[in-house]
Amino acid sequence: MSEDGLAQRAREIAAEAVGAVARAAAPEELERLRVTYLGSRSELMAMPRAFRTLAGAEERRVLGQAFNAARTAIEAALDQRARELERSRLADLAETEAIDVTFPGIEPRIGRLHVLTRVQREIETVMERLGYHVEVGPEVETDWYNFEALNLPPGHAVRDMQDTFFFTSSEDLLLRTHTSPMQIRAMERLQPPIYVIVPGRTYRRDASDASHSPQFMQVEALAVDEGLTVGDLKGTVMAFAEGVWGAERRIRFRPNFFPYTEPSFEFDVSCGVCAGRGCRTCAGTGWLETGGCGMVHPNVLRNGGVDPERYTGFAWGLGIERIAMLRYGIDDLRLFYENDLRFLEQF
Ligand code: 2NM
Repeated sequence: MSEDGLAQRAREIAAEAVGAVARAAAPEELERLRVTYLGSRSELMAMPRAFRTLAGAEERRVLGQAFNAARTAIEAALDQRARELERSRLADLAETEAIDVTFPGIEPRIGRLHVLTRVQREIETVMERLGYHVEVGPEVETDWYNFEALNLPPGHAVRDMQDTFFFTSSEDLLLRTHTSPMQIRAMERLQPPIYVIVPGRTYRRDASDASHSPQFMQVEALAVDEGLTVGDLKGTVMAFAEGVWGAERRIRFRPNFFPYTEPSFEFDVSCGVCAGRGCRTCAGTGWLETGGCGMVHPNVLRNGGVDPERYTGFAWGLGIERIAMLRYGIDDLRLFYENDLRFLEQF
């Protein structure tokens, strides 16, 4: 090809390349065009070899200029198109991934402890301040720990098939009907002085209603030491009640019967709604039945491996649901176990 022909061809290639680059829609396409027009095997890059053989310096100069102009134009076009494509990519991103900082956030759901767990822990804390420590034990128990060791004779009401969940797989296994079996275990394992509090789930074959549930929660306290008397029992129940309900509330003890304590009492707390004057909550009596207590029966101490000649003990127990119901004005125990968040989120 002649000198003029080559220069002309370089200008044509540049024009064609610049057009193609301007139409390129993606960076990968630009890279392909760079190889096509400026790659080592491209027509343009082959030109210097062709015009090196041309005779005159003047011809080489003219051709060199045309070649350089073509190459510079293509490179400039590639750079410019690359910048345009990047700008439009960023503009698209700004559009599709825009964050509206004024948009309301998604509120995370914060978990909380169940209201019964909170009341349980509060009771534990009050008793821990009195020097008691928390013991927890199995919910599946044997007849010995749940009944026999607690001086509950065969034929006692709570031993009845009506009241107890027995396992069909074993005559000896049952779901504990109270947390007292753990107190026998504590006596077996520990040496007096023993000051323990046992919270936990308990089970009885009751139909659900506003004040019954087949699964409910108890907390019981046990003290075994030398020289403990009914005075210590009453003082402890009063200190406990003051810790949970405050000093304004009064306590009264009424004689009662439990097989595992002698003497036995029920204790009432003065009504917090009417300050003891009598209202609907306390059925006009001014008192709320709260729990049971007594001096641990010598047979029970013996069954726990404690010498009743040397040591005496007292115990008290109550239902956690009832405490929570009175505290929060809840009239139906089933609400604690239905897991309706509208109820549970109030606490
Ligand atoms: C109550 C009432 C009275 C009690 C007795 C014992 C044990 F194991 F020491 F004998 N634990 N809890 C007890 C006594 C529980 O709850 C209404």
